Amino acid sequence: MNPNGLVPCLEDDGLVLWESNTIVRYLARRYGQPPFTPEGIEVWAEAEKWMDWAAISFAEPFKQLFLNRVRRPPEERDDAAMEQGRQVCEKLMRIADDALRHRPFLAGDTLTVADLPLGCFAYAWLSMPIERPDLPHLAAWYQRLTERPAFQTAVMTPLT
Ligand SMILES: N[C@@H](CCC(=O)N[C@@H](CS)C(=O)NCC(=O)O)C(=O)O
Repeated sequence: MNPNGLVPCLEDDGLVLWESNTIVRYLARRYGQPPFTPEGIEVWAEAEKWMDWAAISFAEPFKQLFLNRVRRPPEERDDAAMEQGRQVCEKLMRIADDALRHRPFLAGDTLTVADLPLGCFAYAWLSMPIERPDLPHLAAWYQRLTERPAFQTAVMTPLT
């Protein structure tokens, strides 16, 4: 169903969607409720900023880190690409940590669609055996996510 041959891909009542953040936005608008789906143009923009940032800035260095630290067999790993990915992810996570200094969730006081893409990356980033800085605000935000049964079931699956 996805001409790119990638997951995720959603079919919902005849509608076929790919691109993970598009799927998140669709599910939120179709089935979600405030405050999970933010009310107001400004809050939506704030939420989408973090979603786009996760997909555009975070995904590629994370992929290099993940492939070369977890997914590939040791003999096929590229240590330099892994280290470069690790350093960029660290720099970006510091930005998220700073944003969470004065707010419990990325777009404000409540969990919204903003938190889902980075939340998925954060689970893997925090679970990998890598060097990481101490980021207390990010850690507190992540702790809040892990208290949610849906996050435990859908996101906290074994890394492979
Ligand atoms: N920009 C796409 C990226 C999709 C993507 O790269 N999917 C990966 C998994 S995260 C995939 O299907 N890789 C092939 C595989 O794992 O076999 C999205 O956000 O949906």
